[in-house]
Amino acid sequence: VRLRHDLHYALQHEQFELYYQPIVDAVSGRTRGLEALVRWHHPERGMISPGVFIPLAEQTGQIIPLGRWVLMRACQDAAVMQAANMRMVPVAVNISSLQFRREGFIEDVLQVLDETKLPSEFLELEVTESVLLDGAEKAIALINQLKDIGIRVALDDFGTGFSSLSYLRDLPIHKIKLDRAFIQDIVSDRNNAAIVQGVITMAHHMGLVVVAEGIEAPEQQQDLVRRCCDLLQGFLFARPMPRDAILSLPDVLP
Ligand code: G
Ligand code: G
Ligand code: MN
Ligand code: NA
Repeated sequence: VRLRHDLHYALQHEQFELYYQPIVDAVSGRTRGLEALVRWHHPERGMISPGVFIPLAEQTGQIIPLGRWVLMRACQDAAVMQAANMRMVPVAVNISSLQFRREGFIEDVLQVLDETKLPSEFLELEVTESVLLDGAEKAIALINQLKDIGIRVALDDFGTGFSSLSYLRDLPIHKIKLDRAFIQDIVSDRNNAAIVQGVITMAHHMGLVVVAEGIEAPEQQQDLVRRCCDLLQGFLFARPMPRDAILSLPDVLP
């Protein structure tokens, strides 16, 4: 109850911050994208994980203003990166299903792009399978609208939800992000390895890009390179960090 109230206050008092985690080319390790991850600096409790407050914000409906703030800040930061002559890569923003399916979402996105003057190719959106909860048609239409604007959509946490292959067939997405639950034991667990290989092969046949999340060890990278995974994300390469730390990464300097 307390946190709920604090969340409302936090939005008005700039207690949120966006961190960015590099997404890298599997073979070269070169940065190819950034994922924006929200952080809450609570005045008394310190840093609170989005794993805790995002579900709460979804329950209270505060995910709508919070989600809008995240989208705006990510595009502002991306525009700053572009102005700083950084080697530009797309910034991926996590979109809650509630926010995604809400009336006016596309208009919000267009307004943020217009206000920040960020070219749409530098914004990506990450959604989960729960965007399909009240029917695939609406999700398909929304993703197609985003595609028309020039914004690519990734299917996040792939394999952990109520994954149905027919959804994968019908959704006009650009990439899938393999959840780190499959990556953790990829070197030692043959079943995990088989699932990962199957998903990568299938996705490539569908023209999709595959990202593996939660890479912590060089052995995992080697394994995924061998399986032709395109992109990797994880502590092995970089932790999420503030915008200005991204700007001084040697890999993205002009
Ligand atoms: O950064 P971290 O690993 O603690 O994130 C935990 C969870 O919170 C992840 O599932 C991530 O997708 C989610 N998350 C992080 N930032 C955002 C955000 O800005 N919006 C939404 N909807 N989810 C986010
Ligand atoms: O659900 P989503 O994929 O958006 O969540 C991304 C979350 O994964 C972020 O909160 C980020 O902090 C976390 N993360 C990123 N890389 C690693 C990693 O190598 N290991 C672990 N355990 N978590 C990671
Ligand atoms: Mn994500
Ligand atoms: Na994920």
